[in-house]
Amino acid sequence: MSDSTTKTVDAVIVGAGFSGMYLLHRLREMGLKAVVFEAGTDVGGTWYWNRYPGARVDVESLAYSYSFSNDLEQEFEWKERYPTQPEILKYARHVADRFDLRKDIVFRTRVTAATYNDDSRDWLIRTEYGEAVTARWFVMATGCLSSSKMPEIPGLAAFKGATYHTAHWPHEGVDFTGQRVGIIGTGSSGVQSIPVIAEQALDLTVFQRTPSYSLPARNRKLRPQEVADMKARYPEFRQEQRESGAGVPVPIPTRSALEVADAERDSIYEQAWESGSLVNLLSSFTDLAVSQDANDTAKRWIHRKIHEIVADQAVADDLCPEYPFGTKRPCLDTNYFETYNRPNVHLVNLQRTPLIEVTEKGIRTSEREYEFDVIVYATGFDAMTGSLTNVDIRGRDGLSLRETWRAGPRTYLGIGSAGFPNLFMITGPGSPSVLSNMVVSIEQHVDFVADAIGHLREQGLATIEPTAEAQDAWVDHVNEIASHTLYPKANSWYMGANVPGKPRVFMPYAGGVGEYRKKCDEVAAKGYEGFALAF
Ligand code: N01
Repeated sequence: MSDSTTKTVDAVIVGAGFSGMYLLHRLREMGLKAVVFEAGTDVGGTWYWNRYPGARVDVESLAYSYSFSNDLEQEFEWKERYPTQPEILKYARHVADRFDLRKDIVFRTRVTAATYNDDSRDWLIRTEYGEAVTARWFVMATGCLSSSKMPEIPGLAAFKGATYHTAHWPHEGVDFTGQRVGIIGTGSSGVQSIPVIAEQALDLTVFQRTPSYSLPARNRKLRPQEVADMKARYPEFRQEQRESGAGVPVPIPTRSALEVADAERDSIYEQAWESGSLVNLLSSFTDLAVSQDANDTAKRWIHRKIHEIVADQAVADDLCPEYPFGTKRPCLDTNYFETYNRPNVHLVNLQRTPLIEVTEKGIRTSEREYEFDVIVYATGFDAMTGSLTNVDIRGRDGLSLRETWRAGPRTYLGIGSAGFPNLFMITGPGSPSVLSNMVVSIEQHVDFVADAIGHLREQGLATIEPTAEAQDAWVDHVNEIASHTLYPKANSWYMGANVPGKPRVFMPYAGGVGEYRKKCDEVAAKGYEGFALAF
């Protein structure tokens, strides 16, 4: 129930990352009063929190940026091909300043609950401080990878040294000089931070449960001419991004990996490897994502590369992944495999000697105890659903989102969920999201949501909510597409496999951003087909 002290706005947005910032801008332009709640002290979302050493994006800067403002595109000067976390945060801050966003963002404030009122057709949103706001529109712009997780091992609190999680890195940084460091986790955050920590630490021990496929980034400073060229053709490039498979334009492959001679196939993989682009490698052939035999060619080729780079062949063996290439998120690195040639770096294969516990002095595996001054947890996130179900969201008749999704997330287009009128998710489960350049997918969702709200207001309508039939059909479609791929073969966070007890469901939409956009455009053109709209 709201009371007289409850503030009322048109829209409450949770999160001031790339999604929340752009949505705030769009809604304000439409004349709506919107407020953003953000747990951090500044904008940036992912790029505010993940400040670990070596953090970079693995999409090129000129493509990993907003397209909604031509002036913004033209004025911001990216420095590197793959920008560092501080550079991306600088960009986010620039956007906040340029569009005067901060005045409508409440920082240091976590939203804890949101309840829909069927009579007033409003949401009542509560924060950790008990503050309450009512809003017609409630948007979770909370990101896909923002609910971090620690490993499920005993003794986490026992360790007497310092501990850090890559997703909650101290703003002042960490000096590893002279320190004995243990790191758990070899996903993208581990792969990026391990080479940098290794350069500083006295000794670094990497605890690896599952190895990652990783490609050298070949990062470099941007050349003035390539920046000028891109700025001259941005409208065309943005269109290509929107129509592409992953929000990164690449030539569409035409041949199976199995129909070319070994030497030619190797040379295509070599070119992709040299290009420093994950999308190039993933789209070398038509069938890497769908055929085990085709995928095995990439797997064997990458294994060979790892064996060429890593001097100790037993260590190289341990660094070679067995699951199909691309079915867990591959990484982009700078000197990752090379780092294992350093005398101060040691790899512990947890498949051979599992973690037993964290102790006062360090980490114990089934083989021995390792002593450390610092433990770094690069152990990832409760991906895609964690940040949505962490908030106690109650829809029609008190329906709990957390309970409704107990067997796996159910959405229509990854934007809304039946039973939750006027709740929108930006890049929610069931949308391309994490399988794409996030900024492209974020802009598309924000535009869809803002346009839908505009449509409802024009028509004098009060609510929008997916129909159960449209949602069921969409969930079936998402599952159907995933079932034709190799994705379900890996124990990935895409499948929820990294969180004990989480249902094993492939969460993102694997049909590509271009196809997905077409579907969303059709839905909007048909008066938001599949959504029930009401006065
Ligand atoms: O997290 P992860 P992340 N015992 O889940 C291990 C994006 N990102 O933060 O694979 C032992 O990938 C876990 O092992 P396993 C990107 O989308 C992008 O690295 O579950 N080990 C794994 O090795 C990425 O995919 C960028 O067997 C345990 C690691 O911890 C996503 O964020 C940079 C364990 C977690 O890896 C997440 O990346 C960074 C346990 N109990 C992140 N629990 C770029 O743009 C977990 N692990 C480049």
